[in-house]
Amino acid sequence: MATRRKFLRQSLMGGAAVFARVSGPAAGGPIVVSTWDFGKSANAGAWEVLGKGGRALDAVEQGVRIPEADPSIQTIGYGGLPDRDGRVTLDACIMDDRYNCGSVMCLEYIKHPISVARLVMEKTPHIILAGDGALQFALANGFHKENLLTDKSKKDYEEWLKTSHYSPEVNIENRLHDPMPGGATNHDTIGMLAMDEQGNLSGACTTSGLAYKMHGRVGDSPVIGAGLYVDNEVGAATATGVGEEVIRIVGSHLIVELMRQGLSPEAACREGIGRIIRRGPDRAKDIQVGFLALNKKGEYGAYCLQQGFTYAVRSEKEDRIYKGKSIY
Ligand code: SD4
Repeated sequence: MATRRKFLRQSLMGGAAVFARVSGPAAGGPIVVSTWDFGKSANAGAWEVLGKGGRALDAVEQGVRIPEADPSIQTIGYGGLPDRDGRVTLDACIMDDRYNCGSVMCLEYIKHPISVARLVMEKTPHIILAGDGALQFALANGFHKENLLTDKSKKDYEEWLKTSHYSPEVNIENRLHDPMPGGATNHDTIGMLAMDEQGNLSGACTTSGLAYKMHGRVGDSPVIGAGLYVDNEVGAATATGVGEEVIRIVGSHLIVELMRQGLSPEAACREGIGRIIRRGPDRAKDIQVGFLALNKKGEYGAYCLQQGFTYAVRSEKEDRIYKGKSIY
């Protein structure tokens, strides 16, 4: 018994030593990266926290709330395009530097699903709340019910109803000049990864999912390991694009594990995209998936299937948008 206790004590101390080693101050200062062009204004929101020495977790929540509240972004939060029944259903998740995570799926009427996901993480013994349960929880915690379907998204939906043509294949950025009926594009989730001054990582991911999806459909974005994963020992990754393909390979977790084996963020994302192609070459041809990753050294990288994926970076050194390299 005494030996077992000693072993346990030593193991715990060993664990603490490992943790101490991985959580030193960020060598290159804080950094935040996020998907797509609108990531730039989201990064600015996150930077208000990071620049003052705040926690990465607070930064990612504050950052992604910006596109969630922007009605001109029809793929996230308020103003998001509805499902095929005309309902705006939102997916979001958040993960901190201590393997705590929270997620909401198919949440209606709440403008900031990311903040509900954070409360699921902090106030419940669970990780995921879905549908009515997620809404009930949000209302019980002071969130207000709002109509999220803007006039523009309603108009686009009504236009779409004329054909009801649904094909995730149009989710492909280099066909943006040939958008869906109603002039809308059916993609663009925000995934955001941040490292704070302490060298700790967190991430957030939020979306209205694929436009005109079946009611109840949930994509990769709120699925921990698929749309987002954070391992404070190694790095973090997030995804955008056709969620079904990301879930199939548990994309973000895969990328973090590849970085653990020594791959750079870009090489890890490239391998993730390669795996999507190998698992379904026919499916991969006509869709978009983009991965974005950040490691503990503050290095970042991305890769996507088709041209057109962009990501935004903000640090003490830069504030800009990059084009992701693509396989096709
Ligand atoms: C989903 N991954 O619901 C999301 C949509 C998206 O770029 O990111 N589109 O499958």
